[in-house]
Amino acid sequence: MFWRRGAREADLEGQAAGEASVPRPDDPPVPTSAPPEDARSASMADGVAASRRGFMARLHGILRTGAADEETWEQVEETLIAGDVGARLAMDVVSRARSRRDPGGPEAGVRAELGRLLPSGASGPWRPARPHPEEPAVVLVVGVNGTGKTTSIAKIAARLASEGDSVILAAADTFRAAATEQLQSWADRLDLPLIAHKAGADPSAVVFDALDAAVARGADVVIVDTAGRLHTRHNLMEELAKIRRTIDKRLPGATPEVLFVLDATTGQNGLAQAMAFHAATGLTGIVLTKLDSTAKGGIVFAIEQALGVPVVFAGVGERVSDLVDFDPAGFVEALFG
Ligand SMILES: Nc1nc2c(ncn2[C@@H]2O[C@H](COP(=O)(O)OP(=O)(O)OP(=O)(O)O)[C@@H](O)[C@H]2O)c(=O)[nH]1
Ligand SMILES: [Mg+2]
Repeated sequence: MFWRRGAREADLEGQAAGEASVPRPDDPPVPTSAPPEDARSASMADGVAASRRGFMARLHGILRTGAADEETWEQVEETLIAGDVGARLAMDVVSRARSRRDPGGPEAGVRAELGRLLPSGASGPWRPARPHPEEPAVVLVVGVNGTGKTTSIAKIAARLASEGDSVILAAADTFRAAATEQLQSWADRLDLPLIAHKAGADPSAVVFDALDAAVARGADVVIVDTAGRLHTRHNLMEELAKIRRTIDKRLPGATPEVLFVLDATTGQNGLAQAMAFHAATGLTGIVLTKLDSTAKGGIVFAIEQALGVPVVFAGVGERVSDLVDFDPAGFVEALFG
């Protein structure tokens, strides 16, 4: 198996140099000492606390004190845009909220219209599909650099393992130095098997081997970590499409979950990323990370509208337990308080 080093390196150099707006932390340290766990499990309220103090506090202020006049509605629109809802969507929300003439007042109108933007959600918590009982469910995790893919994999794996699933991790980020060690250190902590190749190996080959191992061991779920990549890099997106084809080849009829990990602090640029990853791999769900670190949680509305792919999890911190099932009604409730 050969690795076309020249082409790949050129791509990644271009990625690092050319598009500086997307964060690419240089090899974040391997989490040897993980953040301390506490017994309390995270909630949606933890995730939106910063947004409540941020754009939502401003929205409450405007809606409570302002008369429902032109100026107030303009300020509402501006505030929604500042909260990452997006200009077009903010305009729609305001015009619908205005024409509702909600008996609960303008705030109730805005709340109802924002709520309408989110699909009512699946019944029950997310579980990866497993069409053939003798074959594992497959979860492919993709996204741009540093969004929280590997950390989210650890969180999801821990969740599934605690529910009794046998989980295998596949270290298909063969590019970034220390990526495999990072995943290995999570695997050790969580006591889960990991399938890895040497640095620079073909990521699809890692996936193929992980699926083989999972079938041989009768594992329930394989979760595949991939290298962060810019959505504008054709060759790198093609590499993901190849991983998809490898899964289809090794497990015909499998219906992999393809989770796009979106850093909530990225703002509206996240929409363009999500669209490109959707086109290359067919996303089935979104993991919205670092919701705890943004005061602009309105990106949730924008992404659901643009893609029609549900947000399934929210990352609300760095601990392994900082993952909450995304429930649209609960999100709006937590946001409005
Ligand atoms: N506050 C907060 N930090 C997070 C969350 N999820 C991940 N992080 C942090 O984000 C940083 C990057 O996380 P990684 O999991 O390494 O990201 P990645 O997408 O795998 O990165 P690459 O493999 O380099 O593309 C780490 O410092 C994580 O602890 C979250 O929900 N909240
Ligand atoms: Mg990673």
